[in-house]
Amino acid sequence: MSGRFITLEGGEGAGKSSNLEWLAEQLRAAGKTVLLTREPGGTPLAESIREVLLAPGAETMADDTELLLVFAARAQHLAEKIRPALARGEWVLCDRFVDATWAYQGAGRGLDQSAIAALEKLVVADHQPHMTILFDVPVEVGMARAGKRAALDRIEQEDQAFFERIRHCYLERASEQPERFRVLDAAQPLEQVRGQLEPLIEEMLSWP
Ligand code: Z5A
Repeated sequence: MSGRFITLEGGEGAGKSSNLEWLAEQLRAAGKTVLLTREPGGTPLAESIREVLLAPGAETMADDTELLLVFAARAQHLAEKIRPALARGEWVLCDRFVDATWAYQGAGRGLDQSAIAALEKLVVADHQPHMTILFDVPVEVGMARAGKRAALDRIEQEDQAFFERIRHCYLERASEQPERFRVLDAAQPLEQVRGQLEPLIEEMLSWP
């Protein structure tokens, strides 16, 4: 792939969405063609899968169903949007990607890691991000921010222990893969979070 693939990750209310457009503007100002997208979703079909995944329904969704739907949406997203954009040489900024599956379905739900690894190999293959920015925030801070929303989706309704496992998993992955992850203190005010993003933008712009 000749483009660049950057993902934003974090728990609930970490501030990914609040910084995505701003980050894109900085890169566009530097002359990059930027595609903003998100997971689950990013294409009409994948967005339909997102609705199924997040809607609180009468029927309890089995954990394996959740895992397969997440990867089904990702397969579509990669085929229709991410891979073509990277092949055109664009910069793809994606709100969540496969690290979210390790965190939510792996650590949160406690699903078998070998199943996630097999699906990752099948669906993602070598399309791993060039950089993953982890917006790290204490769970209670993120939940308080997210709790201000009118209604919580199916996954947001989980308890604090679920989100603590997710945070721990993200931080563990970041320490295991320091070449790819950059960790921000996302509990700081927005302006200071953007201040932490500035050196990362410089780093991206220095890529050959
Ligand atoms: N999911 C999964 O289970 N498996 C997967 O593989 C994938 C996803 C890819 C949808 O993701 C759900 O899908 C998600 C994981 C699951 N689970 N849930 N629930 P999403 O990214 O669309 O939804 P989200 O993570 O719930 O988004 P979020 O809670 O909105 O987080 P955010 O985008 O990081 O936060 P935000 O919208 O930018 O900010 C939240 C609020 O905080 C908002 O009012 C802001 O104004 C405020 N905010 C933001 N930054 C600050 C600072 N610095 N100070 C004060 N207030 C702030």
